Amino acid sequence: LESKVFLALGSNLGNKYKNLKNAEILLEEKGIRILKRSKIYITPPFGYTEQDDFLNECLIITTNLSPRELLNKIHEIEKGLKRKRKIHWGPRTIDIDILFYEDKIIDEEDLKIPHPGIPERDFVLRPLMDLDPDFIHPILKKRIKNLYSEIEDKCVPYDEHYILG
Ligand code: PH2
Ligand code: MG
Ligand code: MG
Repeated sequence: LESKVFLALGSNLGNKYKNLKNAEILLEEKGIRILKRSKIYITPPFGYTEQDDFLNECLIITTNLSPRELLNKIHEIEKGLKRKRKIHWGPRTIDIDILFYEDKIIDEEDLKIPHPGIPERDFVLRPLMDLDPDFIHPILKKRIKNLYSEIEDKCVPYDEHYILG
């Protein structure tokens, strides 16, 4: 049985748009089906602010992989796109985070689902508004649209038409 999963993708190094697109291609090559894509947003860096703006998007995917298997595949894709882990929260060619996995709650050292950063991150909540504003956060028991209404949104939609062709 396929599970519905929300992913967050972000890039702020190199060709950010291409990095997102290549990550999508690699996900599909590994048998992960993309059901729905949010818009892409230009977002100011959160946390460690001495770095370039990000491009962020979220995806709804379906998969037979367990959360742990999915995390392993994500790590392979991040390695394939030459991500180097240097500064914590620092610049990266690609970051892929599991936000929600159905309504599962997982609290392990290296795998926390729902992703703990969701309620404070405009660059996640804004794209989630494109995908499913009524989705209920399984721990907070609040809808995406309610979480979104509680934060300041600095995301700027990225017009993909300028870079096509
Ligand atoms: N990811 C981080 C830290 N800061 N800021 C933005 N705007 N977008 C991100 O994806 C992001 C961040 C850690 O993963
Ligand atoms: Mg992240
Ligand atoms: Mg990550």
